[in-house]
Amino acid sequence: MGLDLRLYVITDSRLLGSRSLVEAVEEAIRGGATVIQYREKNAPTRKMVEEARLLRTLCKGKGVTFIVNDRVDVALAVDADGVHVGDEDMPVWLARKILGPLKIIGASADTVEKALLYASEGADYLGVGSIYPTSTKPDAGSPIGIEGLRKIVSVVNIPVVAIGGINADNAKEVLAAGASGIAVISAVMAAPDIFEATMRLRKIVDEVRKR
Ligand code: TZP
Ligand code: MG
Repeated sequence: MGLDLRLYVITDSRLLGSRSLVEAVEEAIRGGATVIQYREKNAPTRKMVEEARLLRTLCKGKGVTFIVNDRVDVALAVDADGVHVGDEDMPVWLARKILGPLKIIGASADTVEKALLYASEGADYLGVGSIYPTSTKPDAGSPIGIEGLRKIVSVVNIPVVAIGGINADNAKEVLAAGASGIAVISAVMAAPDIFEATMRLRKIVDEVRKR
C-alpha cells in the first residue's frame, strides 16, 4: 500500500503553547513527516471531528498519510487514511471489520504476545514502546528498551514503528534495532522550532536507511 512509516509525528495540543494545531502540523509536514497522527485525549467529539478534518485536508494536499488515534468513528467521519488503536480501544479485528480492507490500522504493542495477536487480527503496522522513559504518556508502563523492540521486530511480519522517548540522540539505535520508523510526540511538538526539529529527525532516519 506504500505506507511510509519513516517519520511518524503525533500531535499533542498540550505541548503547542501559542502555536495552533494546523500551524504545528504544517511545519511538521514541511520538515518531512511521512505520517501525521491526530491524537487528542480530552476534547469533545465535535471539536475532534473539526480538527481532524482540517488535518486530513492538509495531509492529503501534501501526500502525507493521516491517521486518527483511538477513534474509529472520527477516522471514518473525516475519511482518514486509517486509525491507531491500543489495548483499551476498538479491537483490531473489529476496526478492520468496520473500516474494510483498504484503511490502515495500526496497533500499540509492548509485548511479543500482543504484537502477534494484533498482527494476526489484521493490523498493518505496530507502534511498539515505550522504548525509553517518557513523560508524554503517564500510563505507558515500564520502558521495553531496545531489546524489547528487537524481540517484537523479529517475530512479526508487519512493519514496526518505535515510540516513547525517541529524539535526535537515540533515533539511530532504534532504527538499527529494526524499526521501520520512529514515532515522536514531544521531540517535535514541544520543540521551539517544529520545522527544524522534524527536519533533523528526518535526516537521521534517511541516513540510517541509506546504509
Ligand atoms: N505510546 C507509547 S509512549 C507514547 C505513546 C503515545 C508517548 C510518546 O511521546 P514522546 O514525547 O515521543 O515520548
Ligand atoms: Mg489508544
